[in-house]
Amino acid sequence: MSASYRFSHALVRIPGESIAGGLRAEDSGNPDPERFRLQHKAYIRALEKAGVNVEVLPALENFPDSVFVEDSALCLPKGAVLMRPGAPSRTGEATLMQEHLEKYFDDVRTIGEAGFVDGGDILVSDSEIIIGLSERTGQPGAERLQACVADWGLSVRILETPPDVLHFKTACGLLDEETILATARMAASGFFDGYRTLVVPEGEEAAANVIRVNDRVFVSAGFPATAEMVASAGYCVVTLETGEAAKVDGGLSCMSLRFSLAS
Ligand code: CIR
Repeated sequence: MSASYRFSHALVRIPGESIAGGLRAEDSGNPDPERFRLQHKAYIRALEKAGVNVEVLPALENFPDSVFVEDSALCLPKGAVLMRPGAPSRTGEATLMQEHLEKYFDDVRTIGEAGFVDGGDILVSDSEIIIGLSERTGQPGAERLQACVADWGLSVRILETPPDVLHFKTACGLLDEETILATARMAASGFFDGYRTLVVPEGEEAAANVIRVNDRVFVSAGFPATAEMVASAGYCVVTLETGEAAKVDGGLSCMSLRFSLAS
C-alpha cells in the first residue's frame, strides 16, 4: 500500500471546553464541547477500525484550537517537522507537540522562527509535497519547510491556495497515489496536472477535506453526493459527523497527525 495513506499510528487531542471560542472566519454559533467530544470519539474509533494505533493527548484549554493537531506538524516516513502555525493564538501548539513526536521519530526538525506554516496547507502524495501559501502559511515558512525535507526524497511544490480558502486541504484531499478529490476551483487550477481528479459535486464543496486511511476514505457526513461519488469510484467510504469541527472551520484531516512506523 502506498506510503502516502498507509498509517500505523496517529496522534489526536481531545477538544477542550475552550473549543467554544475557537477561531472561525464566519460565525455560525459556537461548537458545543460535549458534542464535539462525541464526534471526536467516533473519529478515533474509525481510525482504530482502519487499523491505526491512536494516541489520545489531553485537552489544552489554553489553546482553543489545539484539537486540530494537523496544523502543528508534518509527519513523513523519514521523520517529522514541527510547524509554526500562523494564527497568533495557535503558534505555541507546535512546541507542545515536540515531546510526543520524539517518542515516535528519531529525526524531528522544525520551522522554528523562520516563518509560518500550518500543516493544513500541506498535501503529501507518494512523489511530492505540495505547500499552499495562505493567510497562515507564508513564503519564508514554506521555503524553510522545503529545506527541512530536502534530503527525505520528496520534491516540494509551493503554490497559492485560492483566496477565501483557509487551508490548501480545506479544498482537496488525497484518495490514492494518483487521485485527488478537489473542489471544481482547485481541480481547474492546474495544481493537480498529472493526477486524476474527482470533482466534489456543486454545493458540497465543504466535503473536499477527505482523508484516505489505509483501505478507507473518511468523508464528512451530510454530503451524500460526494460520498456516493467516492464510493462509486471504488473506495471504501466511512462517513463521520464533523458538524462541531465545521463551526470552527475544521474538518477530517485537521484532527489527526497520521504516520507509519513500518518501513
Ligand atoms: C483555525 O482557524 O486554525 C481552526 N479553527 C481550524 C483549523 C483547521 N485545520 C485544518 O484545516 N488543518
